[in-house]
Amino acid sequence: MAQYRIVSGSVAVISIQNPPVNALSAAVREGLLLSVRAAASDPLVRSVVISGHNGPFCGGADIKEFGNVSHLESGPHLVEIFESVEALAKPVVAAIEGFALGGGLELALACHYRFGHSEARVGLPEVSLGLLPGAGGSQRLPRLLGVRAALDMIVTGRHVAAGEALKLGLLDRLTDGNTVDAAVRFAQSAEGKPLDDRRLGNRPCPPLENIDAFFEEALIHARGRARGAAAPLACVQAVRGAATLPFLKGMELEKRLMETLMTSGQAQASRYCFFTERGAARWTTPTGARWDTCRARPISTAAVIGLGTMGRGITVALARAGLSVVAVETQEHQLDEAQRAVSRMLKGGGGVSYSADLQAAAGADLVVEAVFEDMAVKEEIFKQLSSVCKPGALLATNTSSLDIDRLASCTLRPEQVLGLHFFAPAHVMRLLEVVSGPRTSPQTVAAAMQLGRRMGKVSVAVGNCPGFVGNRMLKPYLEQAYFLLEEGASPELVDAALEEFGFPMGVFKMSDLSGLDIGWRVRKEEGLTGPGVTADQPMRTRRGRRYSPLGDLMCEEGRYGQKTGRGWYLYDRPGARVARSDPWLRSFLEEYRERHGLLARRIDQQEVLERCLYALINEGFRVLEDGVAASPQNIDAIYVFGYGWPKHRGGPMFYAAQVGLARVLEGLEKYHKAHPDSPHLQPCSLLRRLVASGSPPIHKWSEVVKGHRSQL
Ligand code: 3H9
Repeated sequence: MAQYRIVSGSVAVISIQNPPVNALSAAVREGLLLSVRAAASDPLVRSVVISGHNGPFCGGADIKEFGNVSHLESGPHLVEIFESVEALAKPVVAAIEGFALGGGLELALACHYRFGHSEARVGLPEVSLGLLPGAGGSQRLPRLLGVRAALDMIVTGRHVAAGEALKLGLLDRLTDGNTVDAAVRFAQSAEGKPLDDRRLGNRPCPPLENIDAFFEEALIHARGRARGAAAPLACVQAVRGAATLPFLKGMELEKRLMETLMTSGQAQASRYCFFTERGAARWTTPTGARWDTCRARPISTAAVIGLGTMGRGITVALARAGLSVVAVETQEHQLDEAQRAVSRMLKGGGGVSYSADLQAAAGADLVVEAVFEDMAVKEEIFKQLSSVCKPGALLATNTSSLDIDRLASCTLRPEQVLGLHFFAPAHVMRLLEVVSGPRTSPQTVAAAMQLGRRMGKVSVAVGNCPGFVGNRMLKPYLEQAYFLLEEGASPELVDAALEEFGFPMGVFKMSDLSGLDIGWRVRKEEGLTGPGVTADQPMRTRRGRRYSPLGDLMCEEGRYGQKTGRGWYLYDRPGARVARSDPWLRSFLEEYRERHGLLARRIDQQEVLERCLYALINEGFRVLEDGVAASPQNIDAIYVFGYGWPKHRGGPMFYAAQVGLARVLEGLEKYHKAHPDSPHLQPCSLLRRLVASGSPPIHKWSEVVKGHRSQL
């Protein structure tokens, strides 16, 4: 767990051995402390190098231990070990290859010198686990870098590349060669030299002017980054402690703050997100195909068809993953414009060629069709692709809702057809829904999942149904938001409730950003609005259920959102981003309610949250029941990485478990009773069965779901 050997006669090399990331488990902590003591007491040892075994230095504390207090408390505590390292009377050099993250960087900060490989990266990402650097990092880093730079790293949790770390003074030296060898040579040269000034715990924090104003602003900034999240605020408080208190007092403050965070629901939720992100890669199908046994055919060339916003983003994402891409757009003027935009995004050519001819896709291993959402157009393209593309090439459609199976049936290779639902902007957003139809082969899913990983995406395998998982669950959420407007709420009230919950943007601001016309087009296609609806049909009912035409009426007024400068909010000009309340909308809603005999009532934030979120969660249970998602964890990964669900709340299904399934059920029953014409509020049978079986923890839900037909 910590190897100890003496090299060059006087250097003790301690290497942390706990693959794959050399996390600081109880056994590692034990080994590390014993090794440090051995180095201290051996008169032959004159200096020490600490490294990671076989590559990475250290990925920090063992996150798997966090949920288990007895694990966490067994073995020596990191603070104690790092104190012994710093206090050692012989120079200690950290030899950082790969990464030093969290507790790993805190260990390096306790060392007297830090040597890094030029491709290493360092960081204190605890904040994204709902924590703070709790083993001295919040106190030592500001003493080394100054408050400003340290606070930035601690509050954002970002990984810093070796070059930047050298400039910041976080690393003392870089090497392109063998880091341990270089560190050993350096350690020898430092033997016998004074160490007092190298101990960060001895140093004062570099002074900062206007300290109160600085930290006040930092708090406001941290609050804005992740609304309702406690960890960023605790990080600011801890760094303030570093700037204003002696080291040991600062360490006490860090400890107190860490204890509160460690046992919080937010840390539990964030930790859950860490594992759901990684768990999504372990997909399975009902035919028994699995992520670890199914071999994926390698993909090295791709074609993207259609170079609108999505197509351009997808081209960039594929090119950045190292694929050679041919981008196809049949409209010449669009092609020129797209070429310029893609080159700008890629900062150069980046392995992309362009063509106005679909034949250019003939040699590609994968084709991603990204034309606009029109089934007839897509069908025609798939027919052509089926004959143009080489045998074995995968044919993917980028769609947010259309039927994959229908597209597959236009081809002679339905087993090689799948959906790749990218989220805009496609080269930035982390989520990718990998949609398989009933005939998609496991090898096709495997290839797409592997490609998703290469693109740095959180890829989630889902089944084929209208809206797949994410958009299917979004529909009832949006619908409830519209109903709340009819009943007396304003877009500002609804958005404020959701933003306070932690979404970066409320539902109405979000729909202004993405464009109201998109949903309008879908509703027209579904026959819910537009010419197909006869005048004698009641306006607020469709197919026997409550319907709100508010979104349609807004579009009829030309209010498409940000792009037209007017939507649920008012913008200074088309394309502007700052939303302002619009008095027009208030009178529009008042007139609407009057016309339909609706009496506005007072609606509070709790109702907004419960109506919108419980409806979405209820649909999540239906998704599980229908076998469209393999697990609640997969649903949560989709919502956290694609829909802005706050990480510190784990995802909708985790949130439901945290609130209590019985309470969610009760809430849905209450609202369904009040709104019987809104079937999305009717509790689904899986939720009822889970409550009836005693609300088991989320990882046991699959036992209750069992028996349902999986669509995957
Ligand atoms: C901390 O340090 C607190 C202290 O301040 C104070 C304490 C008192 N522990 O991501 P990958 C697993 S908090 C346990 O696919 P990559 C991971 O689950 C910690 N397990 O690899 C996966 O397992 P599986 C602060 C961990 O190469 C496997 O390793 N540190 C840990 O793409 C491979 O992971 C962090 O927040 C861990 N610390 O990326 C760093 N880390 O195969 C968290 C990973 O069963 N880790 N695993 O799915 C990372 O950011 C990435 O894993 C890393 C490697 C960049 C290191």
